[in-house]
Amino acid sequence: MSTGEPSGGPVLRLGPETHLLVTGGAGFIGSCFVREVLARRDGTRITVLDKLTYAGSEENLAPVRADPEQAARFRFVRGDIADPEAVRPLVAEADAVLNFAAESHVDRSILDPEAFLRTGVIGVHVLLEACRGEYERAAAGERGRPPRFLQVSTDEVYGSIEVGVATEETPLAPRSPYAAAKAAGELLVRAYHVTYGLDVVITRGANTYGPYQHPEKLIPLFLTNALESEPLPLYGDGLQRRDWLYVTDHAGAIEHVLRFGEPGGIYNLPGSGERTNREVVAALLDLLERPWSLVRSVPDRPGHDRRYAMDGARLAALGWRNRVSFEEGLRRTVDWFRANEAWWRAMRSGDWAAYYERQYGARLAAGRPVEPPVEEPVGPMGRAKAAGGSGPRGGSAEGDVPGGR
Ligand code: NAD
Ligand code: TDX
Repeated sequence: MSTGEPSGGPVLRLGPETHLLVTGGAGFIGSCFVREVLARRDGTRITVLDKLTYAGSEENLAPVRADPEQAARFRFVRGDIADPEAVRPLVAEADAVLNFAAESHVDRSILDPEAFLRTGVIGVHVLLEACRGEYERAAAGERGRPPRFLQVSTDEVYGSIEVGVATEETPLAPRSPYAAAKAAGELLVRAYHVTYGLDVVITRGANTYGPYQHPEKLIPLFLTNALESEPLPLYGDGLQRRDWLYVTDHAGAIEHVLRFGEPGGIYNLPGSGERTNREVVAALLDLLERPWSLVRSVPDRPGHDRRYAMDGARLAALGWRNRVSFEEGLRRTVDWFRANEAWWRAMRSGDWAAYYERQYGARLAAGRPVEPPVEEPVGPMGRAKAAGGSGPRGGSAEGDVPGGR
């Protein structure tokens, strides 16, 4: 997946000698990482540890199980990263631990924060303690090199970036319980590097989208609701800005940092250009050929971050380039959801109806129609044409992948 290799060579080599522990590997981004690495057939072995919360599904790993060569290098363990008994033996076998496990939805963190802290803080602590134990075993000659630890973090730790871009040195200012838990988790990771000398790397990924994303998040929620001709609940004025990162680019950048990242290094993983939520929804409706009249302006998310934007120079210097433009990624996402209705219907079962009512019942009752975006000409069905990003960075436009090939 890497597109350029720094001259110093990898810190960690993948291949037949390498065993990765991927926590949260049954979720959206973690399962993409597992599918991509195993599909390369370089001999790398992967164990997934996943609690299978409402957000995780073994279905996300079905392509691996369906392929005997990949299945032979793969193991699934159901368990909680906050459970030391489950974690220790798995970390003992691993050459690297990649922690994707988290409660990941901001709205749910506003309704019920506790699980976010248990997984995002205690869970990270348990993983780090298990790694620390492996350093002691290595020092005692009981194993070879101890595991590298990669923490999957997020742009949300910077809080809302009203102008400019956040570099890795920008102070953390998380504003939701989700973001606060993610910031706490990565601060623990950094502390274990400084205090105990653990080899750690941290990635801060931008808003990610693509196949297998839980339909609670903006793009899959609006996509599946539009397919059902249900209203699309746009928070507030819909002019919040996000920098969208296609899931294979997020997984690829994580792998690149795992292999080449400097010990103790923190890396922003930006997307392919920022867009307002209204622009994203317009582009989606265009692809789906559904009318803008489905969109409802509903009461805003409390503490809603207005904008996320990160500088990607450090990752670029490490040799990584994103490959998928927003237009291409959105098209692939729409095609995948159209072709995998059984998957998203299964994700919209269980507690979905109760969650949906709690999150959107009163909001939709108070919802109003929204004028289509004025930035772009209005299309034949009264929809706005798909709009390119043109944010404070002055970024343009269709197919804009910074530094892309
Ligand atoms: P997701 O909710 O789809 O998947 C999370 C996975 O973690 C699920 O399979 C779940 O069962 C598992 N899990 C949750 N708690 C666990 C626990 N205590 N023990 C073991 N497994 C547990 O999330 P995602 O969107 O794939 O995000 C993955 C990671 O990337 C998270 O750490 C998230 O904070 C981060 N991230 C996400 C985005 C995004 O836009 N989705 C952007 C940047 C960073
Ligand atoms: O119903 C909605 N209506 C709406 O207007 C939903 C679910 C979202 N939105 C808005 C809120 C945000 O401005 O869309 C934008 C994107 O929302 P989410 O998909 O919930 O993502 P966000 O809150 O930006 O967080 C995401 O990116 C960073 C992931 O969920 C996090 O896990 C990641 O760390």
